[in-house]
Formats: sequence, C-alpha cells, structure tokens
Amino acid sequence: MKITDAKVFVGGPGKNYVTLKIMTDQGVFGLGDATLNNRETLPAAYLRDYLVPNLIGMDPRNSEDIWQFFYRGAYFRRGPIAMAAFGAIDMALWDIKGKLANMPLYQLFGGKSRDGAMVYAHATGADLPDLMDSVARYVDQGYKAVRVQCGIPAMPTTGYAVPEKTGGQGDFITDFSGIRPKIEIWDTDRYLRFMPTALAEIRDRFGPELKILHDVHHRLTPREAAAFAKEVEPVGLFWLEDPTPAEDQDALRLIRHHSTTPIAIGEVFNSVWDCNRLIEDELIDFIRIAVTYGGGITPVKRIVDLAGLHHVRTGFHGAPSHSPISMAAQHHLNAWAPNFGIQEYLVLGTPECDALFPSDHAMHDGMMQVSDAPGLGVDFDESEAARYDYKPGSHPVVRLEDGTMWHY
Ligand code: CS2
Ligand code: MG
Repeated sequence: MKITDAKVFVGGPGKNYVTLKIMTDQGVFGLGDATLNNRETLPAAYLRDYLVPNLIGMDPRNSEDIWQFFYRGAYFRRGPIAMAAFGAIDMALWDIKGKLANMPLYQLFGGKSRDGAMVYAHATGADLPDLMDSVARYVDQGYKAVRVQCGIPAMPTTGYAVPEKTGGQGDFITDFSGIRPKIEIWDTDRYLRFMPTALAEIRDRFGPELKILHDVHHRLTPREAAAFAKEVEPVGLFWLEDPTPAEDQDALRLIRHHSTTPIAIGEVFNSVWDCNRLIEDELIDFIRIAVTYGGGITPVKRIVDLAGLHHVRTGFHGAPSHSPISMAAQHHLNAWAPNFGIQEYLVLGTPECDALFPSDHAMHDGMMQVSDAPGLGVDFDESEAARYDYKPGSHPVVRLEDGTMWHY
C-alpha cells in the first residue's frame, strides 16, 4: 500500500484551519489537522515544502516509522510548527488505519473506558454579574463543568478571553484585522485582589456540584501563583490552569508545596520533554497537551500513559483554534484513556463548520459521545473548503502599565 498524494488546505469559517488530506493507492484517504493558532501558514508550508514530497510512496500503515522518520530525520527537533505538521500526518495515518480496520480509533487504542467524556465550556463576563449569567446559560444547557474568566475592575483594558461589553459572545482571542497585535494591559495586583472573591461568589451561587475551572494564562510568578492557589482552596476548583509560564518545570514545586488546588498545564507543550518532570515529580494534576502541536496521536498517547503512572489525568487543549479533525482524535483518546480527566470543548457547531467537517461526534448534557464511524469519524468537504482563504490575524500581546512586555 502506498501514499499517492497529499494536499494541504488553509481556511475555514472564522478560523484558518490547516487541513491535510493524504490519499492512497487503495482509495482510502486520511485527514489531519495542523492548525497552529495565528501562525497557520507555517505548518502548512512545512507540510507542502518538505513533508508531503517525502510522504509520497511511503506505506501509510507504518505510522510509527513515518513519525520517527520525520521527527528524528529533521535533526532540529521539536517546536510547535514542526510538531503540528507531524501531528497532522500522524492523525491522517491513524485515520487510514482505522478505515482499513473498519473500526473507530478508540477500538484500536483498547476500546471504550466510559460512555461519554465530560467537557467544559468557556463562561466569560465583562464583569462578575455578566459572568454569572454566562455560567448560568451553560448550567441550563446541562454542562457539568465551566471555565470562568472575568473582566477585572480598574484594569485599563479588557483581560484575557473576556468580552469588551456585557453579554458579548465570541472567542475574543484572534483579531482578524491584521497581523499587528492589539495590546492588552495587565496588572497582577488588581487581578489578585479581585479573582479569589469572584471565584468564591461563583461557588456560592452555583453550589458544590458544578466543576469550576479558571485559566491564569501564564501571568503570575511562582510565588504569586502559590499564594493564589492557597487562597482559593476553599472554592474547590476542578483546576487552576497555567498559573505560571510553564517552561520552568521546577517553578511548579513552590505552588505544590503551598497548595492542594489541582493544577493543569500543557497547552503550549509539544513534546514529552516539556512535561516529563512535571509528570514524574507529580507537580501537576492534569496534562493539557493537544494532539495537534503535540505531534499527533502516536507521541501524545505515550504522554497519556506516562501521566497515568503518576496520577495525572488528561485535560486536552480544545480551544476553538483546533479543527474538528484533531478534536475527533482527542474524542477517541478520551473514550479510551484510563486516566481521562476532562476535555475543553467550544461549540464549533456553526452550520458552516459542520458543512466543512461533517461528523457524528455529538455533545449531550456536557458529555461528548464519540462517533462509531471507522477512523477519526470526520469528513472534509473540499467544495466547501474552496469557499475559504487564509485571513491574517493575531493574538493580543500583553504589557504592564509602564510598558514592560508580559506573558499573553
Ligand atoms: C486558552 C487558549 O483554551 C485555553 O485554555 O488558553 O484559548 C489559548 O489562549 C489559545 O489557544 C491561544 O491560541
Ligand atoms: Mg488555557
């Protein structure tokens, strides 16, 4: 069996999804997602210029060897651009494998460990009453878990992932007006004075059953994060996400020594070498790596297994930047993983997105039900894809009030 061709598409409804389609001499094709938010053209170019020409003629069934060929063969290893490109190939090869076996991928991993996988939604508010309304809307829809992000009083600009005005909806991250980013102003003291009380009020209003998550988005120092994690212990958070910039794996030790609040880290990781100490030293509770820029199913499944040895559960990244293809890969891992924790999930389900990526994966009452279709269980409509082009966009960047660059 041979790979005969592979095509890369960039575009989508309100997103620049990077979609890889690998064709074979037996008519079976596989799909992969290489979307790297706001840097989408780079994994696409890596695929087109280097990887696809090498793929042609390879046996698509040898997904392990193909992964090693590209990873080791690159010589300069790791990094989100390369790993997103390898990830797309790996997903597509697993998709082909599942279609050849006529089985959904979770069966190839070891079958189902649960009926549905719990997801969390993003509740956001310009201020606390606005956030409470947003949480209430998700609770009414049956969600069991919500991530809560709120505008901070007296902060000079809107903060991370928060609407500018009451009732605002949307993803608040990518600004498609061009590649020059908007600037957000951050003040840690204002955040630390406000957020613990806000979280306590959310717990009071919604009671003990709701799983409450909060994303600090890398903005605190280890000492500040330790104090914050300790202060919010009575709230009983499901997790506190990215309290510090996680390149420094040892920094997490300070937080761990001072608090029992569960910690989730990893959405910016792209290799086991970014998180092996965090996992082996049991400094985190949830690993957030994504199948896309984690290099695909092959390496991420190994991280899941390592995590399972150390009481670390999964909480894969599921920001709207991931296409339904990599989300499907995660739905299959979530159905199988003995150490599944939760899945971040934003309803992509616009009619345009469903038309581009038809699938039977379905969300009911805050639980994801994986599709039983062979492979990943997602299709890609090329005639729909022809409607979209790449649109330049950017994340905001963050500065302190005196102009110092800070972490986004
Ligand atoms: C976020 C992301 O989903 C999350 O937890 O931290 O939305 C993140 O900001 C984006 O993926 C950046 O592209
Ligand atoms: Mg996050």
